[in-house]
Amino acid sequence: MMATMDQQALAVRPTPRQLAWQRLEFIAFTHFGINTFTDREWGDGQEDPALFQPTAFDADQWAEACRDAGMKMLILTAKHHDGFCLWPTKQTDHSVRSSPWRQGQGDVVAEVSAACARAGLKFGIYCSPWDRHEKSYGDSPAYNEFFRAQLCELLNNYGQIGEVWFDGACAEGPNGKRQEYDWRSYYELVRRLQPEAAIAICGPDVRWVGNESGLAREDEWSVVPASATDQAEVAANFLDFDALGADIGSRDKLEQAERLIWYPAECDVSIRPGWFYHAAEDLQVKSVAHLLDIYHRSVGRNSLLLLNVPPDPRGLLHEHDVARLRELRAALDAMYGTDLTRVPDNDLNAAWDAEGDQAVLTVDLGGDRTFDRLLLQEDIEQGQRVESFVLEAWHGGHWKPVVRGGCIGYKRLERFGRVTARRVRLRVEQTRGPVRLLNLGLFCQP
Ligand code: FUL
Repeated sequence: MMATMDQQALAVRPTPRQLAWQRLEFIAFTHFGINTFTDREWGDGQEDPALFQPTAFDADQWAEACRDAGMKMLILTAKHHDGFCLWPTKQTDHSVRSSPWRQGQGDVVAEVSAACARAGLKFGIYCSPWDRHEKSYGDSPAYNEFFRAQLCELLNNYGQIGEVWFDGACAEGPNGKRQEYDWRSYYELVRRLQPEAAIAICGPDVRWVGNESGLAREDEWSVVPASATDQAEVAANFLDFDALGADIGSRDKLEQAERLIWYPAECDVSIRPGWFYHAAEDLQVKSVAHLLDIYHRSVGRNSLLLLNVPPDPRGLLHEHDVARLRELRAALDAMYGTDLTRVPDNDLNAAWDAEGDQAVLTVDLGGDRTFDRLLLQEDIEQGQRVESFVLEAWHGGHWKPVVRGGCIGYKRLERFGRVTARRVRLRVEQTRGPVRLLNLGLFCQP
């Protein structure tokens, strides 16, 4: 029985699209739109487009700040729930075309996409299906067509799209009827026009981690149960997916499952209390310590960190946010700049194998070294295997446990009190198959 579960779990692998997405590790969200000018989080769709008037819009400033922070993609809110479009869509007048910004000739999506390309960032889009402005909303077939036409514009005209972020918010339209989104047709469109784009949250490639605090579970599995029969079906049933469950991928969960899929988690969080910019929150930009904690509990827990940095009404990232991003990068570089295991004859960057369920890897650090951070990476092209491990240090003639952990996946980071030792070993206590590690690193924060 156990063996069957292990074999099934081992057979589940990421698609090339999911693999490329996972390797981005740390990406940016930019909530920008009419709410930036009304000081709100959710617009009602009645806003005058004339309010949209950034005074010093500079997408290069956004992209460069994100690149310098080590982020690899930027996702822009091309349309939020209020329905105001940041590109000159042909489907409605409720867009930058009706604003005084650049005499109605501006296109935020085009400028951000170009700035991302210049900065070497991938570009992603958030296009809210919930649209509180559009009259056809609630007339399900008509609105689905409207929404697909908007998606077509975004997917056809702005270069390569790395991620399409679908929020699930849904309501009644002016006709008093609840809009039924035709998810399957949206996915078909994305696949056809941007085959490499990961479809996230309400989508088949990437799941929501289940909170907006940027925190993954202690053990965040990418192999999870699915009840439906194909990937598109699973996605169409994403509302049934237990995104909020405390445990969604343990051995117990998998043993009850009919079918397993690769469905990795993304952690979204804002650098400020709100998703949109509010001057009143200028002094509430998260501290470096808080952001580091989030980083360890997202990137360091087999997830992607999607950190929102909202541009202000000038059309710039605020100085405080830019400074904080820079400080975060400096702190991460200082912490993870020097891998103490990178000594001659110990090149652990190369994949290594260990057989059995008590795989042990012993590392000689070449001399006494002090460390307080452990980095582990599995070769997830081979699936996710390790269920629990312990790091031990040779001390006073014994192996003493330093830190224990559960699953690893793409990346696991562990923080612990400083330890000084010359020899350490990683003991994998439980695994679903032969261990395939890509990386083991030891670090010391300054
Ligand atoms: C939510 C939205 O309602 C928020 O305004 C924000 O865009 C967040 C990322 O997703 O569901």
